[in-house]
Amino acid sequence: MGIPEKIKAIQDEMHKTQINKATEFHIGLLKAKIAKLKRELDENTHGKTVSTGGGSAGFDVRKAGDATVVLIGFPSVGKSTLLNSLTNAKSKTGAYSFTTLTAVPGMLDYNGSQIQILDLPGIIEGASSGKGLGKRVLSVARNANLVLMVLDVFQIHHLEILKKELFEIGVKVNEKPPDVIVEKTSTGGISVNIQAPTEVDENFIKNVMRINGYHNGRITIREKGLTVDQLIDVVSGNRIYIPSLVVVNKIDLIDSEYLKSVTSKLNVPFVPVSADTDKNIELLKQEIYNKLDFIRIYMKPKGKEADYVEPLIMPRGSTVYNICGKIHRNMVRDFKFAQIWGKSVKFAGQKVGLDHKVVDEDVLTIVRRINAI
Ligand SMILES: Nc1nc2c(ncn2[C@@H]2O[C@H](COP(=O)(O)OP(=O)(O)O)[C@@H](O)[C@H]2O)c(=O)[nH]1
Ligand SMILES: [Mg+2]
Repeated sequence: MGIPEKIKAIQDEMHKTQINKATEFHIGLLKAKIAKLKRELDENTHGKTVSTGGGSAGFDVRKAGDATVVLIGFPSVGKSTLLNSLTNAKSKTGAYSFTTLTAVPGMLDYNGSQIQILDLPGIIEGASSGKGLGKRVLSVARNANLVLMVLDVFQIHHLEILKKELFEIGVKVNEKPPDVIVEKTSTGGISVNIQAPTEVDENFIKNVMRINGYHNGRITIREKGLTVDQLIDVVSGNRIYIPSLVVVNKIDLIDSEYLKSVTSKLNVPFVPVSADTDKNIELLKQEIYNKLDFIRIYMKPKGKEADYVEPLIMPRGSTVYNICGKIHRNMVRDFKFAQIWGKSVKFAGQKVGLDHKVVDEDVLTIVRRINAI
């Protein structure tokens, strides 16, 4: 039996099983099996490229700047027009569907950060199962730091379809990953360490681990109220979590009454814009910047003044290790210690190691083993 047939057989079994307290874990295991088979199927069809977004599965775009943002939406909602108004790019726009056939990059300079924005071909319902260029578009989204879901003000029902298509290829928008740590060990079987109340029982957790190929391993659950689905997502490792913004375009065509009805129907925060007339484009830039949650780090060469003009831009939560990696590939190897002046330390000039977390506006000196910089 091939993988698609196996998936079908399990789905049939799930269909026949009544959902209640007694069958909850049985269904959970079937779900876990499907998750694993789907991952195998993706790896078979696309090699590793589906998860990396590179090669034949994605589009040939090089990541650049401090972060990458992708525009996801149906054809003709105004993605290309939006890219052109946010950046210096000139992406082809048109009144007919599928004007954009590849990924078109643009760069947005904002608050000292460089944000790469990618205009992509439109996706439609069924994109995740291969309709149009959908699968390639969605695999680029997997690698972004932020997804902009672009809607036409007259077609806001698209939002649910976009979310569903992203979900199908393993992207969850706006959710934080559950606080669960899965580690492989070489011996000792599977050990389960539950540190927060959850209804998922230990035996079930062990079974999900086994289905996913863990014969020895340790799982630590710190997420309160962890659900069966979340557990399967984490252990199967094929779900990623990306922040997103909903953008509603073409508001030049509506009045304030209509905007009110859009607000109540959508029932999620969104940024109303007009890419054509540049309305709220500055606001959108600010929202993108805020959502990316950058922090600024001022580098201070040893014994010299800090550079307050061109801070290093890093995602929040970065460590000294991450900064070393951004500066130079040998920096981690040569690292001796770092010194910090700022809110992340108790006193000015405190010495810290590679795993120290920096915060916004820290001043940082890195001292190398051989030559100090
Ligand atoms: N009225 C209005 N039309 C827009 C706006 N943005 C885009 N359009 C038009 O919508 C059509 C599709 O735009 P395009 O950017 O090519 O959409 P894409 O397929 O999502 O890239 C073009 O005719 C645009 O001129 C807008 O803010 N207001
Ligand atoms: Mg386009």
